Amino acid sequence: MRILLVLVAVIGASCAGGGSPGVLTDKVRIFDDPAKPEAQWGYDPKEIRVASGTSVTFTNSGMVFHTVTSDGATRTFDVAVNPAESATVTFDRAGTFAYHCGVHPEMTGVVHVCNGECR
Ligand SMILES: [Cu+2]
Repeated sequence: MRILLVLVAVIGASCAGGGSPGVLTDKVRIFDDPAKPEAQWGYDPKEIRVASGTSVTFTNSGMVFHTVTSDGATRTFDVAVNPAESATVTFDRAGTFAYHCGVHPEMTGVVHVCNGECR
């Protein structure tokens, strides 16, 4: 489990450096499909960018419980989202924040927080 989480963090970091700043939105849909492998579940858009101070809304459109949990030891954020419910996370600090689902570690996403408005 611990090794898997570390790998997820590394993959997230490499994507962030590719010059792909993500979709400009403050809404992320969490999706799953119990008929498909968990590797095909996730967050849509998978990678977003927001201005600092933005509250991002994560809505669970799936069938099962998920979390939005920041990667790494500090756990900057960790929210639970039941099916048909939403949770918000406010991003005050500029930077790149990779996250995953605490229940299904193959579900990953990234929030890029711009220093002020995104350009
Ligand atoms: Cu999950």
